[in-house]
Amino acid sequence: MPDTTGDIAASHKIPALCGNIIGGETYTQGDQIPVICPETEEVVTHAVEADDETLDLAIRTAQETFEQGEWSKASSDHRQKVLFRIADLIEKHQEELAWLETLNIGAPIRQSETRHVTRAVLNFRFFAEYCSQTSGDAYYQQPDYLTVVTREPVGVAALIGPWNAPIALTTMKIAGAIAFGNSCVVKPSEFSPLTAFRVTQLLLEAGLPEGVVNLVNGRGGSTGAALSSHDGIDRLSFTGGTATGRAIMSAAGKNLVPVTLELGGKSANIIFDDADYEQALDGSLLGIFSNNGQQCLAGSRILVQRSIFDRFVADFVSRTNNLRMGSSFDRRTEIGPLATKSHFNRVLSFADLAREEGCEILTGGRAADGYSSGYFFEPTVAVTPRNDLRICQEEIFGPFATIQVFDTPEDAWRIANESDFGLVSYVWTSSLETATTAHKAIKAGMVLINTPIVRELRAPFGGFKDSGVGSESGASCEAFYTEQKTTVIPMAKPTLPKLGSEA
Ligand code: TXE
Repeated sequence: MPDTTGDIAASHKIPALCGNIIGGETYTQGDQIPVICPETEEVVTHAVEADDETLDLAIRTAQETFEQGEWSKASSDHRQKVLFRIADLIEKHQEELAWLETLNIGAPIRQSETRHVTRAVLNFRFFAEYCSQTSGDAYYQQPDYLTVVTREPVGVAALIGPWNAPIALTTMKIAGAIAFGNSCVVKPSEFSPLTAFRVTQLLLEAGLPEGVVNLVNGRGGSTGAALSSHDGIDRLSFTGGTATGRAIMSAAGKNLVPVTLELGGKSANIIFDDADYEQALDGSLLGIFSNNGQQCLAGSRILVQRSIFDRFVADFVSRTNNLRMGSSFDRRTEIGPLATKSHFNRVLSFADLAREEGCEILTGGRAADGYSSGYFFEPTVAVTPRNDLRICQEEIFGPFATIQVFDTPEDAWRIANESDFGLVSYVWTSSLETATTAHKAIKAGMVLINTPIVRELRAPFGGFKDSGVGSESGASCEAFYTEQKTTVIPMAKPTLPKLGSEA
């Protein structure tokens, strides 16, 4: 049994129950959903499912808080101060939050610390700075009129988070929504409620008024569906799978609620023979095996130019076999367990599919040996003969790389684009011409040249095609979480026709 109670764990506590936090109060009535540690398979606590009545209360509280105005009408200087305090408090609790995240989803602790929680801190700092820099527009082309355009917060944002990087992705939504004065109702995944619960407590401790952020727990098909179709919400932001995204958009569409959807990916990671070979190898391994492969932006379809194909595949497999798999609570661990049992079974089923489809599994493709508990899946590399196979088209969302050969740049662009997804793409080359062509040829929301993912919060992150609707960044969130209002003021008394004045 992996040891989850080492030095880090000793000083931290698992919440006895993750209740629903509404208007600053914690509600504990309702069905309890077990929260399972993917490493020990033990139930570590429970989350309380919000039924319709609790959800209504959360939405009503968010609406009333918004109308009351303590936050929605506060100066941006004040909001900035609170957002900075939140960031500082999350940073102070970095170790605890990283530990909770690892306990809940199995991400290696170093990644929880240096990527997930660090990103949560950055999200609040970024929006603290951004919200103080916003401005409106003025038009005065019509000589007698001044037209000003201002932005107002929209009201209540429903924020539905995923289980693969809960604290990093859900805090992006919270920070983006509240920075502009909105209230929100946050629903974490039923599989990963721990950090959202703790962060909501920290938001209150940092001085965010009660009722600005309300937390509801629950399963997707019940609480999630009820939240998406509720007529009390004004915006909906979701990160998760494409099928769920479709259902959510259609539910929200009935109330004309605008949505942003950050969905799945099957991103091409293209290695040309003129690339810096070691960098490309390191970057490709990071691209597919970080966060146990459970990331939408994984470079899961690796395309390698023919002249270096055999060498690259051999080196990639050898490095994959060397990955340090083990307890995610050990700082040296590079690969931990998958987040849930059902997801483990799903990833495993792709290994069978790969064999059926005639792919060669060079390593992995099965449950890892030597663990008495935990959803440990061996890091997997499969060489695939064609791109139209399901193994190359469906998002596996695990430590599972597919590798294909290509000849010319045109082949690479064609294969990269033969996908219903279009989230990101990675290109490794030393040719400026290839790099600039890639930037134009690849249909994806983000093209990374000679680097693994770098998330610049000022730039939009969002997918083309089935990878999403809308994007997240400072400007995108400002546009999404605010309404524009145009006000027209005559600068001199306008001469009006006098209707009805003539006999
Ligand atoms: O996530 P879901 P699932 C992909 C990945 C994964 C697949 C399925 O390929 O294997 O999606 O994952 C809530 N109305 N990604 O099914 O269902 C749910 O409670 C409202 C990509 O486990 O998308 C949770 O809070 N909400 C990804 C959230 O949706 C609903 C991250 C996400 O769960 C709902 C995760 C409904 N009808 C999975 N049904 C990424 N883009 O990073 C579920 N939910």
